[in-house]
Amino acid sequence: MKVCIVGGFLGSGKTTLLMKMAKHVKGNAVLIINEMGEIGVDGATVRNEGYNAVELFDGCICCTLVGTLQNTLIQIKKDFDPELIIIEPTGLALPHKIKEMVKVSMIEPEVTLIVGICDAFRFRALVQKKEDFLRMQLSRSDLFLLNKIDKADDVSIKAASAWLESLNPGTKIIPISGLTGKGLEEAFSEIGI
Ligand SMILES: Nc1nc2c(ncn2[C@@H]2O[C@H](COP(=O)(O)OP(=O)(O)OP(=O)(O)O)[C@@H](O)[C@H]2O)c(=O)[nH]1
Ligand SMILES: [Mg+2]
Repeated sequence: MKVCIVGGFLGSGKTTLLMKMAKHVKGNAVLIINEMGEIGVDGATVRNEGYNAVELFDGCICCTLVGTLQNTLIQIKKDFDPELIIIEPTGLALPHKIKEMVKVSMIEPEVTLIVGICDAFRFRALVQKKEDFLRMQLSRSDLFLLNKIDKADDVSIKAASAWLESLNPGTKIIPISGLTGKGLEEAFSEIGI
């Protein structure tokens, strides 16, 4: 079993991508979605598409809901034993904290990886306001996906790509569009699904 943590800022395209991932593994995935508000918008969207999804509310799985996440992982393994568990933390979570927790959990996945999504379309605006946070959130990613290339201009894509390279030199950066599917084949092959 593989655990994939899809990290990235609010609105960067996490839910859109994880549905494509679930489709790619032909439904043999369970999604864990941590939502900020009380209304489970993402969870409902995902379930409407026919995928297995567990939603966790009222806290953040990288801090206050650590115990809940551990229990959820154990339950999913017991009930479904899926090929892939995909975790969508909130856009304000730190994915590396979740990775550490998954690694010491009882489910013992063969691989746990962080896929860091960067929104190429909103890159300049976001990095101006939130650079320190974004750096903290993305710097320990195992793979970068530079998303929304269908909408972003070349200057933005180049700037975002250079910024990601400086965060974690040598880490692969794959330009994608979660919406149109561009680049996803390469991304999935890199993730190993
Ligand atoms: N143009 C374009 N829009 C995208 C792409 N991926 C996602 N979006 C849009 O961006 C918005 C946010 O996408 P989500 O997948 O909900 O992003 P998220 O990271 O899950 O958002 P939160 O869970 O609210 O943090 C939606 O309107 C998507 O349709 C993409 O590749 N291209
Ligand atoms: Mg989402």
